Amino acid sequence: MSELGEMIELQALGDSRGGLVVAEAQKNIPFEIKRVYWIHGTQEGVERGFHAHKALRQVAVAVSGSCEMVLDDGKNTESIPMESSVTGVVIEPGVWHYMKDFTAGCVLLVFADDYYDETDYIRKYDEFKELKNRI
Ligand code: T46
Repeated sequence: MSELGEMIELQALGDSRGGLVVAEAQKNIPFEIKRVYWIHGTQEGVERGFHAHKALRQVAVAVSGSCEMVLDDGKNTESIPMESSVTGVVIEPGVWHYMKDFTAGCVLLVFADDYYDETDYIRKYDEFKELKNRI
């Protein structure tokens, strides 16, 4: 259960040969997917993210290993364990987020509803808080 980021169950189709997980746009991923990227090889103790998006919607899934996703809507903070390759978390626009406690070999796969655009990032926490206080 998460208040700040909806948890999404992907379709698990494993059999005796191993696992197979399916993510489909507008089915278990709640938008049209325009971009997919993955974060891998994160060194021990490294934290990354530390921004909010103005409009981008994303779903993140730890397809291998685990990490912790911290979400902050300006009022509440929540830490979500990312440890299942079948469960994703929706990162909504306007939610400050960062990732920590990456295990060696963790691969965090992210589906995004738009192309990369640096102007969509709010990378300063002060700016984020100021924006939240205005709405
Ligand atoms: C997010 C979290 C979960 C690109 O040129 N294209 C891309 O599609 C992406 C994702 C990044 N970049 C560039 C921007 C930076 O110069 O790659 C560099 C590293 O990106 P960043 O420092 O933003 O990486 P993270 O891990 O802090 O954040 C990433 C995503 O950027 C972000 O949207 O929500 O993962």
